[in-house]
Amino acid sequence: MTDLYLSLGSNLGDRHTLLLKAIEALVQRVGILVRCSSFIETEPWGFQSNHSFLNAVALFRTELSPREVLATTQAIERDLGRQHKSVNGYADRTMDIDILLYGNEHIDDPDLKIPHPLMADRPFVMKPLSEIAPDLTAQLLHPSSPSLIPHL
Ligand code: PH2
Ligand code: MG
Ligand code: MG
Repeated sequence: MTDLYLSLGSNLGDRHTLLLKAIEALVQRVGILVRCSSFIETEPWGFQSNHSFLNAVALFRTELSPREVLATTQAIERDLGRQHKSVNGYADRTMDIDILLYGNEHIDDPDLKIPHPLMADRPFVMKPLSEIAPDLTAQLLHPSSPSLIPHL
């Protein structure tokens, strides 16, 4: 079983229900839900939109490989009405599920990067993450301090 941190976000439709449905589907298809942050209201980051987000971060334990997690989270996004993958910049979406961390693994493939390269820059990730993993968040924000986590 591997610790898997996921970021969830929605800024279209019934955002609260969509987040609950995403978490329910992740429990069905990805693994055991260990912790989930509160759902926080956030302003669009990195693009202009009139639709604000509801964001959350959740910790799961999974038997799936990172690639299996990616395929499954993308299928759940589609099931929850995600129209298309953002290619040129960010766009409004019913559901976005991003892999933040998968155990100690580092992956640098074109379509899959773990740890998520932008996570420490994103308040909509770091704020909910700090609720469920404060030591991890401190380490990500202050990488020069002695590491509590061997791989970071
Ligand atoms: N996701 C993005 C880009 N910008 N801003 C907020 N507030 N929340 C998000 O989930 C989000 C974003 C890319 O996936
Ligand atoms: Mg995203
Ligand atoms: Mg995404």
